[in-house]
Amino acid sequence: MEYALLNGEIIDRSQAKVDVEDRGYQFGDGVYEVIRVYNGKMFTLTEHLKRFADSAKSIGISLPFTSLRLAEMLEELLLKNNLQTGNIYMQVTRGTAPRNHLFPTGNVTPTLTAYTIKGVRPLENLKSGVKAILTEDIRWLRCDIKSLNLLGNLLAKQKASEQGCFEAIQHRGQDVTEGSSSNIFMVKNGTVITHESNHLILKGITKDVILNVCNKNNIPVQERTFSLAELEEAEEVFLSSTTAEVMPVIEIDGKKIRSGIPGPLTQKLQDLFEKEIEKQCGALVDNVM
Ligand code: DCS
Repeated sequence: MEYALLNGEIIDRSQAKVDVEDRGYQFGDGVYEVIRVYNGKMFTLTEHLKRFADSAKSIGISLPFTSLRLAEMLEELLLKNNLQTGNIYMQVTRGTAPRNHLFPTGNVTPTLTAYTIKGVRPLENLKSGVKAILTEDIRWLRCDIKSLNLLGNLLAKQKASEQGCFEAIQHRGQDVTEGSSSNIFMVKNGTVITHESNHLILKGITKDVILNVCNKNNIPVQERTFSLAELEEAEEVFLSSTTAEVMPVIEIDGKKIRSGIPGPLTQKLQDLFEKEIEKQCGALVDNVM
């Protein structure tokens, strides 16, 4: 049997149901996290729990559990579902109340759910790199909140997929922001450059791990806005996310990045990133679910 977490209880996943008037369902009124699991262990769990609490707080949802209690429940869920390699998806909504744009008053408790998804590491793509398209960033101006409202992201990702690409790199006018479900990095004169963490992008946890390993290994980094013109001239391009890790981009809008193979600095960062995973989750030997 598969299990899911619903409001503090781990139950049969097929019984984990929410009401048609749940505000997450009706308004996308909630926030979420995706946590990677390697060797049955959650990677950067503390950081994900903190971002979850911060996102919830920023829209005025108070989490019904402490981070410590949530960590315990996720651990139990992992064990029950016997997940080795995959993801935990967790979300909280403002709860169930008669449909009204205004926040419900009174005793409405948030709906918190989590479940597990088996999934191996994308080793092929990590090795060969992926293609991307460029698309205007049409999302709202609080992309720092990991909100359930993902329509802008979905439209961008779908467009990429329809063009045989893995990701859509979004830009606001001439300024590159981030992928539809990833952060974007470019290398210029040996310096790793990525958008500063502000309201226009999600502060990726993978991004932070990468910036930390750069600092520890004397790889120069800049967190700043860069333009489409700079991206076009980039020596290397990669994207980062919980599921995609450090993913080389080898082609954008049909144009190859330099020789069209993953760059050396990207590969070095992949190695350093794997070491960070191994520190927390143990050796990455078998890619089993
Ligand atoms: N930017 C956006 C818009 C994202 O959706 C994500 C991750 C990131 C950046 C990278 O953040 P992390 O490094 O913290 O993962 N999106 C998650 C998702 O929806 N699926 O997988 C990861």
